[in-house]
Amino acid sequence: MAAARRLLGLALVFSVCLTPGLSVDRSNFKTCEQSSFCRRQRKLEPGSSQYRALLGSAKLTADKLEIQLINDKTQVSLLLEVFGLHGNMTRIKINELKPLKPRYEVPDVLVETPTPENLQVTGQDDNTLELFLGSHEHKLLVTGSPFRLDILAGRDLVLSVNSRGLLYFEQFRERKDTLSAKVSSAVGNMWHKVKTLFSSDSEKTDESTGSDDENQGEEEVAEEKETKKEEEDEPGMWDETFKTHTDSKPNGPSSVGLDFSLPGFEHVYGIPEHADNLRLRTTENTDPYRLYNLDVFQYELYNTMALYGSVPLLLAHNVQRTLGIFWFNAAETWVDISSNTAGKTLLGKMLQYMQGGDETPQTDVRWMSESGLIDVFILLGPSPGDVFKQYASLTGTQSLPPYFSLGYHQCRWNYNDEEDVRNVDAGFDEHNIPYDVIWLDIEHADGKRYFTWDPHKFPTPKNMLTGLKEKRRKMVAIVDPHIKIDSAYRIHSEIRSHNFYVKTKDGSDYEGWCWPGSAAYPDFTNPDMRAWWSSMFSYDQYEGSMDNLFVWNDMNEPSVFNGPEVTMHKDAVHWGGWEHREVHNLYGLYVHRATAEGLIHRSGGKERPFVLTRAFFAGSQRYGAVWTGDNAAEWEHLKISLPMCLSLALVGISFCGADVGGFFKNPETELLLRWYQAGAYQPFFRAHAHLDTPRREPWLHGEANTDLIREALQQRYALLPYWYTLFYNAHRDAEPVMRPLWVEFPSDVSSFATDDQYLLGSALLVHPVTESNARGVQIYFPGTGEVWYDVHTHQKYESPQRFYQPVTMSSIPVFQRGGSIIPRKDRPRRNSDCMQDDPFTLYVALNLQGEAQGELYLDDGHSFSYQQNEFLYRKFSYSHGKLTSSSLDLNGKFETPNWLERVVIIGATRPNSITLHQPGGSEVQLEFEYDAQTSVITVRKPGVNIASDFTMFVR
Ligand code: NBV
Repeated sequence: MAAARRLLGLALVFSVCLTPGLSVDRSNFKTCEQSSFCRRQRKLEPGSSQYRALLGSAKLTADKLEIQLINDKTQVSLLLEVFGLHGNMTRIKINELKPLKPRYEVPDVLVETPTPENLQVTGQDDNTLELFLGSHEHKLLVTGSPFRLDILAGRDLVLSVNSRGLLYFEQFRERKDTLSAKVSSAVGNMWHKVKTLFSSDSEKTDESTGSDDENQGEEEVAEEKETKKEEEDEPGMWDETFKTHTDSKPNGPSSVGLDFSLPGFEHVYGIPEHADNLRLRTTENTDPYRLYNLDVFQYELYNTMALYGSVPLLLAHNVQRTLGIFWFNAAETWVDISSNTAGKTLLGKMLQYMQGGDETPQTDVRWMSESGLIDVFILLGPSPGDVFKQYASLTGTQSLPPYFSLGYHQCRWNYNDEEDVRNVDAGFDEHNIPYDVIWLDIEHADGKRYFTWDPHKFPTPKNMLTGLKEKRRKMVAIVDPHIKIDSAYRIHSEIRSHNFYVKTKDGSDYEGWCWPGSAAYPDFTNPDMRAWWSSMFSYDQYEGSMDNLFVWNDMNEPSVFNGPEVTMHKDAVHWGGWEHREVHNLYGLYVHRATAEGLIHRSGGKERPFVLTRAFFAGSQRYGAVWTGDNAAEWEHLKISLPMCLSLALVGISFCGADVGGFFKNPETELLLRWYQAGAYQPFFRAHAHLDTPRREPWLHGEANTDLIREALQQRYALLPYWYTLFYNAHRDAEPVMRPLWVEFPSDVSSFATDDQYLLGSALLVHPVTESNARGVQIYFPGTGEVWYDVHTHQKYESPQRFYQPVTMSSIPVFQRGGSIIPRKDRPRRNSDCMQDDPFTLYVALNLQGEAQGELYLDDGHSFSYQQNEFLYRKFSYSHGKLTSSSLDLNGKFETPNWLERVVIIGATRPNSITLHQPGGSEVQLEFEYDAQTSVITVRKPGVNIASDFTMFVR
């Protein structure tokens, strides 16, 4: 009976689930044409800007330049602020000069107020103002009429703003036809008075002590304002209907938009999340890329539709430089990309060049957001690493994951009961397959009441968790943000009694339909709500939980089955009176944050959390891992997992993975195997499957295939020390773990669009097999004067080179870069924790100069004590037959029993002797073997503790 009810419920909720074949129902989601602000903005075509900068109004203070802008058509005045920021960045803000009410400014995403740098005016004429931006590397030119900004590096024009005249700003205005207009105008006036009263001294001084020129500017503005004209109303401005939903738009139209031109750039990346290639496409003949966190059922590939998460950071790269545009706005956003070289073949471009066409290649980017401010950070690089650091200085770096979370995760919707969990867990041991974490999906909770356990299926969660703990394994349980409306459910009644739910426009609790049936949505934008939510993860609150239980946040776009576009109504109201429209793309980040903080809190601040999220925004990297949602068991989905995670890595979110095997549908065995092999080399490594799919644990596919899966998993586990070191570098220095080739080889033009292979750190080149029936893969070895070694055969390849590598079902094409040293733990165990005390092997791959370098980061793997210097950060370097181990950070102190059991030197000539020398000790002779065929020396048992300094002489 209960099962029948469930089925009926599912059918009602997601009748679309039942349609055969996998393709998104596009009619559920808006096109740009159907999103009224996108339609309005796109109607404005490139041309001369309607805006003029009143240069006479310019005010230069220590850290910013302020200038008034005026729209010559509507006479509306805006205020432009330009900040020079420390570290080669600049911030451009445009707001209404005198808005009727405040516009939303994204809170909680920036890690700190960016450090300003002095701006300095260096020249001026009637129509131009010239300044140095902070350090004297970059100049800013402000052109008065038509208004535009140009940033120059030396004599090179790097970026222009509004050069295509697409600055768009819908000022708050009064609704013409209703009484509320008068009320809102009265409120507006009052707000201005209050603002003037409370404005800071510096603001007041600015207003009262302008120079003659400035006063003149103000007069000019005042005069022009009198003739201010209202823009004509258009359908969709004051309310907007999509399917059966009407957005009441109490504030009317308030969208903003701006264009950026990037001369010299043909390659742009970023702005995830889209199921598309790494290199962004031009959108002249399609919809713009959309950034609006949505639960897109059965998403399709290679298009610009929105998905679960949004990071409004775009990167541009060419041989000379990399730069970033961070559009700091959390409302629905569309991004148009155009290029003057799009569609031209290389030959076409060459012909144009030879015929004297001097058109510089250029990419143009246009951002359009439904509300908020224009607030944009320009990250001026110039190297890819500089851009990553600049962005991280604003939004933080990837949190350092607990070590276990880099192991393999076994998930499905659902492991049915405690016995099922026990059996699956035992299956791994029986088949000698390593794994770290088993996951429970929504069916584990009592009627989808998160923080509870189904009393029949999971009556003794602590016993279950203890069983896992004895094997040094963990569990992850799902906690979604939709809360069942049920007065007997404590979580619901407490949220209601605290008045923590999101409200409708009429002030009642916002209710929607989701997995538990009728559900309400905690307002995670409210800090008190977040603190309360965090406290729910304490062991005494979350009954049945233990310290080896971690969390998964799904459906946090938020997903509302009966809402517009399967999400929350835009006119729902959040803390502080802000509409959902303003905060939409932030909701998922806040859920993730409150959950991660809850796990930290339950341990008294000692333990690092692990939380997986589906929805995300800029800054989500600080709270844990992200996955690419509900993919399908199709080869193309396996393929797209690479660019999807690479795009996330470029915007700071390194801890990314895709459901191994594919969520929907049933993978053929070959696809499943290839997916394990690819997943073993992606940062977050979890197999997952839909409720309706047949079971697919690794040992269910015949012995030979089980062996292949085991082999892929063992490769993953052996490399965990390297993965962990890469994550430390991501955490410390904002280096992406998984990186596109161009990040390491910024002048290798032929790699700029590559996304079927990538680098892990700087040392491993991975080209997974993603085609069915593959006989081989086409590998590109990037760079010049580099060598690469096949990690399995040690075969050497020089770059640049394209090479066809034949493959068998056991092949995972991975190459170690000559010049690198990689630490590994080669003894197979049943999970990462069991490997804790195991010895290391160093893989030293020599470059053409016979040199190599590498790092190892080590700590307790789970706590925050690394922040109290309890860690080891070692450097290994090999040069002229001498391998040395030294500390990379003398502050780090960590005792470990780990020792060095082997050193493998690849690309070496036969030595006569190998000796080891430690400070204060004598030289010890070491045993070794040399394989002349592969040019590999294997040094046996150096035996030194990994924490100690040593020198090994290979003579
Ligand atoms: O909680 C059930 C699933 C989950 O397994 C999946 O990973 C999520 O992305 N969830 C979506 C809801 C239903 C999907 C049809």
